[in-house]
Amino acid sequence: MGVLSKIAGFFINIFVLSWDFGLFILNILTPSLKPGHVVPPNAAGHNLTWPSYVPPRDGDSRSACPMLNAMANHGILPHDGKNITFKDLNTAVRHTFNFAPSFCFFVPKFSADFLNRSYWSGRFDLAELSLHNAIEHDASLTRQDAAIVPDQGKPDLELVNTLLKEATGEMPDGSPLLTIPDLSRALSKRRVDCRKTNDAYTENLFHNMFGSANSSTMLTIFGGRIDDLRPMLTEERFSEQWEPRVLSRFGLTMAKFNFTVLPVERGVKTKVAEH
Ligand code: HEM
Ligand SMILES: *[C@@H]1O[C@H](CO)[C@@H](O)[C@H](O)[C@H]1NC(C)=O
Ligand SMILES: *[C@@H]1O[C@H](CO)[C@@H](O)[C@H](O)[C@H]1NC(C)=O
Ligand SMILES: *[C@@H]1O[C@H](CO)[C@@H](O)[C@H](O)[C@H]1NC(C)=O
Ligand SMILES: *[C@@H]1O[C@H](CO)[C@@H](O)[C@H](O)[C@H]1NC(C)=O
Ligand SMILES: CC(=O)N[C@H]1CO[C@H](CO)[C@@H](O)[C@@H]1O
Repeated sequence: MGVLSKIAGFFINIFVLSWDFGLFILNILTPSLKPGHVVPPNAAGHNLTWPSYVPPRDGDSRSACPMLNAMANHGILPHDGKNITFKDLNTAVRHTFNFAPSFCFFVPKFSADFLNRSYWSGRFDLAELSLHNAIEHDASLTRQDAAIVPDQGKPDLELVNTLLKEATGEMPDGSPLLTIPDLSRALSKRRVDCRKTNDAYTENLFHNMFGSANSSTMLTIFGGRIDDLRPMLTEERFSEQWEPRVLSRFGLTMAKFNFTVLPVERGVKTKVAEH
């Protein structure tokens, strides 16, 4: 069983990466979606109208991921955050955030694997995704380290405000914009701080890369727009009339995403070295 599932996993990865690369090429060859029309018909958020926001109640399950929590807060995932299928997570992330189907399969499959469940038939609660050092890691931008604050389901408002203040860019209309160097700087400060203050601190290349990847969605899917990131990170709520800023017809591929993640992570390395 172990060997068979390893072999299967290997072929699934090859398949997903080829599929992703195919979508990357198709995105280049096909016209982009029009602003205002990114979320497909019949999906929540179509025509820039999101289901209403209800803050989490006692007993609701929430994760270390602001964006997944926001989907539950708006009822796009079950509001109690419980008993969700990995397949539904795939579809919800694809419709809501315009990630490519390859990506939307890859991450829930990765999550099913670390929870020892079947992607095809398994279910999970949001809080289970916060398993330490699976995806959840130290030195996040919106959560204190798990050793310090075990409940990873709520944002730390002080950390969020510090992050939002890092923005040095500007939209043509003057509203603030988070840039690649801003994000690198914020991540490196967190890594330096956490290493000093958390005795249980761990970091490795894998989590650094994924930390940068997780955060880089703020630059791609959110286009760095602080006006949209503020409600998302403080209340885990979609701003009025929000839509994904990625207009590619087949969604944001892992291949394309890497072009944002790598410069962010390279920037962090230089900054950490300077400290
Ligand atoms: C597809 C399923 C997804 C899963 C299983 C997932 C899971 C997670 C987890 C466990 C974390 C915590 C990592 C940490 O310790 O910092 C996280 C963080 C994050 N995720 Fe997700 N996520 C998913 C989708 C998304 C999507 C679609 C977006 C954006 C549109 C997103 C944006 C983020 C951001 C910005 C963070 C960093 C928060 C921080 O640094 O505090 N995630 N995600
Ligand atoms: C889209 O939303 C606008 C108002 O936000 C509304 O006037 C319009 O009828 C909606 N269109 C469709 C097709 O639902
Ligand atoms: C989860 O949902 C399935 C299908 O709706 C249901 O059969 C099962 O009892 C639920 N489990 C829990 C713990 O609520
Ligand atoms: C999954 O199984 C592995 C190997 O049996 C075990 O080490 C790990 O703790 C399990 N993970 C979970 C979340 O149960
Ligand atoms: C993107 O980068 C990650 C981490 O370096 C790598 O594991 C993955 O294979 C890359 N994906 C693609 C589609 O290039
Ligand atoms: C949205 C995003 O980039 N999520 C990534 C967060 O980190 C995990 C692993 O640590 C990746 O599997 C996800 O792709």
